[in-house]
Amino acid sequence: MQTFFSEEHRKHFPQAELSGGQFVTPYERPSRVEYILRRLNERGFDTPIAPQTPDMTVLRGLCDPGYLEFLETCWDEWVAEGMAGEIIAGNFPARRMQISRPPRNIDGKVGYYSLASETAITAGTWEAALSSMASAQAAQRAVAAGARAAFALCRPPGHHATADMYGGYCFINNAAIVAQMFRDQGAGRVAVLDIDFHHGNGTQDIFYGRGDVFFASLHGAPEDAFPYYLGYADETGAGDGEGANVNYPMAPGTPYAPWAEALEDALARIRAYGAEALVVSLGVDAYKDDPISFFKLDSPDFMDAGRRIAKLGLPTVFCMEGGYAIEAVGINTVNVLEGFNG
Ligand code: SP5
Ligand code: ZN
Repeated sequence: MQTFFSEEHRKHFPQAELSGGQFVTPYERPSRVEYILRRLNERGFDTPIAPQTPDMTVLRGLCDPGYLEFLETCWDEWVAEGMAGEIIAGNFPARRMQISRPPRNIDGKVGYYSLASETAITAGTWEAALSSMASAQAAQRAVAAGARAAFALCRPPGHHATADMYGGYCFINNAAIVAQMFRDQGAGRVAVLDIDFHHGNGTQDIFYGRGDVFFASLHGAPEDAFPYYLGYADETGAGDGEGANVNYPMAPGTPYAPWAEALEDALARIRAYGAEALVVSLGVDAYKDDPISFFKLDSPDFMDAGRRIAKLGLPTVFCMEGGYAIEAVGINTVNVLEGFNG
């Protein structure tokens, strides 16, 4: 399986994440990919290929124009306004406030276009996010050209990003971009399977009203886990998308057996749906020692999960999402891929 990866991810490295009332070094940090790259190499995977320049057409088709303009210009506006630090959201349009009127003021715009305050933006964030999307696009093209599967080593990750909001360490929804590309190239039905510990709220939101992209997510229950306000089991899709969304919220301490049962159910649903291509939002933060998550999967479980996913027999693009137990992130990620390869 070929890996696609861009060194440009380094341009996104905020110094600060607001966590528990303190500024800490972000959990989502550049060194995460070093561990994954090292493990890929150790296990005999081909040298990663750097992607071509990003294709902006799919992105523009999927996202709010104001949001993309914001991502491109926010750093310069922030600096011009005299702000001394990194961009951190501090205000949000909450219940019964105006959600369709982006303010002019940069501090107002930051909150308008974000869904959480833990994710800081710096000078290189936009370029890094585009390079991450470019890796996903290159992986999609490889699979469209006939590869059984490809791995997009995306950083920053994408599944929390909606068409008009960043947050949860995500700016551009890479998995959604890949799903849309499969559709644009003629696949009638596409599925996104999200096994990151956190609910893929962005992907769900983007496809919620559509019947042509099925979304399934296994995650920490919203009562207990970020992103808190989406991911319940009764969110089944709307309009044309009714029945094309399935959530498997699970409680703190969930071990592999019930998680694997949810995975099997999700895979059966995807099979019954008749997907012609599969996108996997590959987070490995369901790992027992993940510092910000609460499932209890062990490293060999990730290999078993990969084996099960392979049984669908679909052309598959893996997009890297979360995973913050730094010394195990390489093993766990590559275990999924090796399990899939069989
Ligand atoms: C892609 C992805 O996995 N995003 C996750 C975003 C999680 N954001 C909330 C982080 C909360 C961290 N709380 C730290 C508590 C440490 N004890
Ligand atoms: Zn996650």
